[in-house]
This record gives sequence, structure tokens and C-alpha cells, in this order.
Amino acid sequence: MAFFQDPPRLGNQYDEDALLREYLARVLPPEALAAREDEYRELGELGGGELHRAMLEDRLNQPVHTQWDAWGQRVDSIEVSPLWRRAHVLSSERGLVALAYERPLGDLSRVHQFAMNYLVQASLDVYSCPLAMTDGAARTLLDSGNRELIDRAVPRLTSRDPQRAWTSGQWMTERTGGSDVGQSETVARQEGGGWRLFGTKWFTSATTSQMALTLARPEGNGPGGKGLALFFVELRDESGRLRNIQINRLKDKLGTRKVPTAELTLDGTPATPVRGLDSGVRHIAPMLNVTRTWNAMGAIWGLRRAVALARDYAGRRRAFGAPLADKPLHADTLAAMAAEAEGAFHLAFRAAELLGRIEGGGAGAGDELLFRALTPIAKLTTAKQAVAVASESLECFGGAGYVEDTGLPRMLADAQVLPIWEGTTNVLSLDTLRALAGAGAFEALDGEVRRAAGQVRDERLVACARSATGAVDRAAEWLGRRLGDGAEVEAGARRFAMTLGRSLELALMAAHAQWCLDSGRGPRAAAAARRMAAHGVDWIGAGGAGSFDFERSDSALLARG
Ligand code: MFK
Repeated sequence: MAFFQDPPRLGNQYDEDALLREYLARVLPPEALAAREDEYRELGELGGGELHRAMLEDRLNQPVHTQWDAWGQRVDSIEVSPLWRRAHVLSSERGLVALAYERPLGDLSRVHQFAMNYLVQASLDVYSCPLAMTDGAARTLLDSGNRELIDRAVPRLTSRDPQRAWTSGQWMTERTGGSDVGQSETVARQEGGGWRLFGTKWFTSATTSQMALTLARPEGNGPGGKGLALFFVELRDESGRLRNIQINRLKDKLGTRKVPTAELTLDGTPATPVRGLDSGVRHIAPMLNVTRTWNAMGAIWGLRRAVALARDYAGRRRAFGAPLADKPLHADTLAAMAAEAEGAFHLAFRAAELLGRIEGGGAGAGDELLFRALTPIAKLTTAKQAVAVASESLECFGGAGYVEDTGLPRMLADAQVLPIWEGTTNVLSLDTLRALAGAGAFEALDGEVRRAAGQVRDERLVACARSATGAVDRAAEWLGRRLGDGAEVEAGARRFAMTLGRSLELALMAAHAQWCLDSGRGPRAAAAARRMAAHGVDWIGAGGAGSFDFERSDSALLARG
């Protein structure tokens, strides 16, 4: 009989995820977890089953932009894929944004919200993009204190009713680029008692949203980010017509192809200032910090999927006389992927914990400084891990990983957006330097690494903790020695930020592993921490962690998950 290879399969994405279950058991009060476990399991079933199948079946569907109707009217309608329409309903009904504002678990509500998202988003074709911006817009409007706009938009952005629920865009990038936003050319002009916007927005993600937050320069304002103001735009009037907005075309992107990303011309678009008439970059910052947290989350659900598929396949694929899972080198490769995914998981969820506490109003100044620094660090560190592991995952499938109709290459194409949108790795490395320049900021980050490392007692983990704190020490020393030399600091900013991100990941992994050992959950997490340490977290100092002798039995443990 001819041979046909069994494709990879996913099981329940809650039951199969040891790390997620351990983490939720550690962080959530037992009664809160017990009350929500059925829903986690339900979403895990959807994420690994029906939605995953729907995503594979929907592979060739793409958003369609219709510029003109049959009679020559400019309509600029965009039809999204069937899975996106379903994702809209599921997201509002399940509260995938709303939970952050309903706060059913108080300060832990962000953990709950992102756990819910983590279970399904890898099967929703990057619908996380509009959700991230919707969440960011709700946060930004609430922080602005603009009562009229809060009353108008926030109930819609956080609605559980799919008919009523809005999503939001975040229009920042212009032809002048997406990093140096202060160069934006869009002009805001007062006409007839209101404001109108004129300009081109070059990369507007999820253009099917009902509203957007955007930047424009009120006429007469000075240059740079300070001269920009933050505006609220409703895209369509009551009859559904775009309000002086033309959709020029959809972008032809490498990945995230289900996301309708467009170029727009604003030609007198009515807009409302959100918060004064200047300092737009500062005023949109709450949005950036929320969407960057989502970006880190997007990295970890992508990482989880890349590892889960490769692990499953290793049990199905036989070569050279045995399943790949039994091949020491393949198991070692899977272990490396799993360890990086686990580090990213802890960093992203630590950012979510802090965000939830800050939103509750009970956070100290140290938490705020830490969150400010963690958003760029978590975003840039996890995004790079997501791309590397997605690439490795494709290789685990051999040629099948390179063939589009397996659905596998999409993992890499979609991951590649993560280091680009919401600020590139280099822009965020420079932002890390800015975030850590304020009084007490570096101490907050250093304190966080030490707090986590200080929880470790098991001798298998002590070297991990030391490796994390040692790397942060060397990073601090490096920065101190070079402070007078701006070019040197700038050149090393990525290595500096990566060292901080990876060190914090390692410290959080070691603390989690200690908890797992203490609570009888076994050595899996300890193996992951030791593997991460063996990869090296210090990109500044001596590098590497030569003293880590990673055991083959640990590889086998991580390869199985
Ligand atoms: C699955 C995930 C899905 C995610 C989907 C999202 C899709 C979204 C698509 C997009 O919209 S992509 C657009 C992405 N573009 C960016 O993220 C911008 C990248 N560039 C930067 O972040 C630059 O660093 C920045 C534009 C902020 C630099 O501009 P400026 O004008 O040189 O800003 P400056 O002087 O550094 O900061 C201005 C003020 O804002 C300062 O405050 P003051 O006015 O009080 O001095 C800063 O402290 C403050 N600020 C800047 N970044 C901040 C911040 N405050 C808090 N948090 C931050 N992150």
C-alpha cells in the first residue's frame, strides 16, 4: 500500500497546555480558576478543533475591496473572510476585549482576558489585530477623560453584543514612515465649527473598523510629535457611507493576509480632538502600550501553535526507523523551541499582570515604571522568538512546512509582522533606553529580575537565577560605562534590551519552575528554565552560559510537553 503521511493534529488547547494550566493555577485564586475552567476548556476545544479546521479551510479567502458600484458610485466596501465574521461574533460574545473593562477578577482580569485569547487566537487568522486596537482605543479614551467620546465609544468598544460592538483602527503610519511618526503630514483644519482631516494614511490595519484614533497636525502647529494632536474619527455616516475617506487599495502583504490593511486618503474627514490640540504622540501612548502588550501575546499564541504542531507531528512522522519524537536530535530541537516559547509566555503574562494592576489603580510608582519599560522589552523580545521558532517549526515538517496548502507556512508569514508593526525591534530598543532613563526605572526592572530569581532554592535552578541577575548586572555596568557616548549606547541598544528581556524571562521561568517543584508538578518547567539558560540570555557581556550542561532527558521531557 502506498504511504500517506498523517498530518499534524491539535487536541484541546487548554488540556494539552501544561504551562498554561500551571501558570493559571499559580496566579489565579483556586475558586476563580475552578469557576472559569469550563470556559477555558471550551475555548481550548474550539481553538484546537473547529476553529483550526475552519482556518485551514478558509486559507484562500482574502478581504475583497470594491471601489465602485455598478453605477459608478464610489463605495469602497471591504468584504472580510467568513472566519473573520465569525471571529467578530465570538470575540464580542466571549468578551475578549470587554473582560479587561468588566474586571470580573479585579487586578487579575487582564490575566483572565489574555488566557481566553491565548486559547483561540492562533485559530482566528489574526483577528487579534482589530481587537488589540479596540482595547487600546478604549484604554486611551478612558485615560483621556473626554466624557463625550467615552460615552459615545467605550460602551461600543467593550460591548458583548456583536451587532452593537465596534472595533477601532489606529492610524499612525504615513508615507513618511511608521517609526518617526512626528513627520506626519496629515493636516487638521477647523471648518464650520468642527475639525476636518486632510492627508494620506499609508498603513491602516483592519480598515473595516467603525472608528479610529489617529494623529494630525492642526494648522499653525509646530513640527514633530508635539505639534500633532490626537483625533477620534467615525468612519461612516448613518447611511453607511465613508465620511470623506477614500480607500485607495489594500496592501499586498507577506502575511496577516486576512487583515484588511489599506491606504487611505482623508479628504475633509470630520474628526474630534481627543485631548487638547498638541502632544498627540504622548496622548496616543496608552494605545501603544496596550497594543504592544497584545503584540507580545500574539507572539506567545503563535509560539504555542508552532510548538504544538511540531510536537504532534514528531509522534506521527517516522524516518530512519523510528518516530521523529524518539530521535535525540529532533527531541533536542523541539526542546529548544519549547524553552523559548515558555520564556516568552512568562514575559508576556507578567506584562498583563502589571497592566491589570495599574488599571485597578492600586499599583505603586514602581509598577508603573516597570510596565512602561516592559512593554517595549516584552514586545521586541517575544516577537523575535516568535519568528525564530515559527521558522524552526516549518523545518520540523521538512518539505510539508514549505507547502502552502498544508497551512503551515502561514505561521512564519504571520509571525514576521510581530517585530515590524507597533514599532520595530530597533525603535523599541531605543524606546527601552528612554523608558529606563527616568528616576527609579532601571531599579524597578532590576528589582523585578531579583524578586523572581530570589524565589529559587532548588539547586537545579540556582544557576539559572544567577545567570539572569548576572546578565542584568553586566547590562547595567555596560550602560553606566558608555553613558557619555550616545553613538555607542545607540549601537548597543538592541543587545541591551534583548539582554534585559531574556534575563527577565529566565528569572520568571526559574521562579515558576520552583513553584512547580514545590507543588508537586514535576520537573518540566525546570528543564525549560535550564534550557533557556543554556541558550544564553546575556547579549551584552561575556555571553553564553557555559556552565549549563543540558541533559538529554530534559530534552525528551520538553519535546513531549
Ligand atoms: C497581535 C497583536 C496585534 C497588534 C496590532 C496592531 C496593529 C497596528 C498597526 C499600527 O498602527 S502600526 C503603527 C506602529 N507605529 C508605532 O508603534 C510607532 C513607532 N515609533 C515610536 O514608538 C517612536 O518611538 C515614537 C513615535 C513614539 C517617537 O515619536 P516622538 O515624537 O519622537 O516621541 P517622543 O518625543 O519620544 O515622545 C513624545 C512623548 O510621548 C514623550 O512624553 P513628553 O511629551 O511628556 O516628553 C514620551 O515620553 C511619550 N511616549 C512615547 N512613547 C511612549 C510614551 N509614553 C508612554 N509610553 C510610551 N510607549
